[in-house]
Amino acid sequence: MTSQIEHIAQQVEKSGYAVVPDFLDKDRLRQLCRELQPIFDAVGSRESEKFGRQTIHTHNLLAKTRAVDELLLDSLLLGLIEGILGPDFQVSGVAAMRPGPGDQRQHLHTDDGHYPIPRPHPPLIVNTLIALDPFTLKNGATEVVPGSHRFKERLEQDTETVGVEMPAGGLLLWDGALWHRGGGNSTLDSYRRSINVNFNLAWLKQRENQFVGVPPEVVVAMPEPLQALIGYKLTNFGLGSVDYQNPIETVKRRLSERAPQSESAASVGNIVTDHRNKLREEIDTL
Ligand SMILES: O=C(O)CCC(=O)C(=O)O
Repeated sequence: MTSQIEHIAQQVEKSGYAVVPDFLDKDRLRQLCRELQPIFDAVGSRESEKFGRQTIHTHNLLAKTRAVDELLLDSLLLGLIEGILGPDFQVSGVAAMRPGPGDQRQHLHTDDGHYPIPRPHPPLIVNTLIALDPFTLKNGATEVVPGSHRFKERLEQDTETVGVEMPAGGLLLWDGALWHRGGGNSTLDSYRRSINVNFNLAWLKQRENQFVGVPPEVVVAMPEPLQALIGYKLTNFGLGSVDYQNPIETVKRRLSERAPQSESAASVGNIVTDHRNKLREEIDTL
């Protein structure tokens, strides 16, 4: 473990969160902003009586873009997650988040309530936000309750929080047990774009079902470490196997078995098109 990873892991253990302000260099930041622009353009908000105007996140990002594949395999990112969760972790969900002008803050919550394990407990989840815009108190910087990952009790919504400001390119990591919320955006014209990568222990169910969410054709074209990161691996002596094997083998086999069928589907399509063209020619000659 490098001293940077050790230091950040210790901060997360102590306070429940940490920031790496210079995680992305300028070129990677610019490239991610450019490639994710169509995704962010499609982000909207919704009104709810209870919570007011809330930003809507774009989930299942790996089915929608290849722009974040390399980012997910970043050695510092993975080193940090390993430093906190240990070696056997996986991606639990990948999303694009962009609170916009007028979006209100989220309710205070933790991310690991899916797992009915008494608190406090060792980390089950590390959640991350990679900032594509500066996070400021005005545009919706994440708000956290430092140290609350160790609290046993539920927190009231009016509990005092700290806004985590960071520059564009910064990385925020937090233990999934930490009480936090996305802040409100009180600006008139600033968006707070970020990529959210949620990791959990590989023997837990993922927040987003990667096996169904990411189409098989996309999965087989991914580099092996990314396949493993989204769950195509065997964990704890065979957990997640199909016929004793890594499930990626089943996906590959099924795709290869499907190929002749799609060829026959294509030939049916050709017959229909030929027939239609012939009819058109006959009509033209009438
Ligand atoms: O956007 C943020 O700052 C945090 C988002 C979050 O906590 C969530 O959506 O669960």
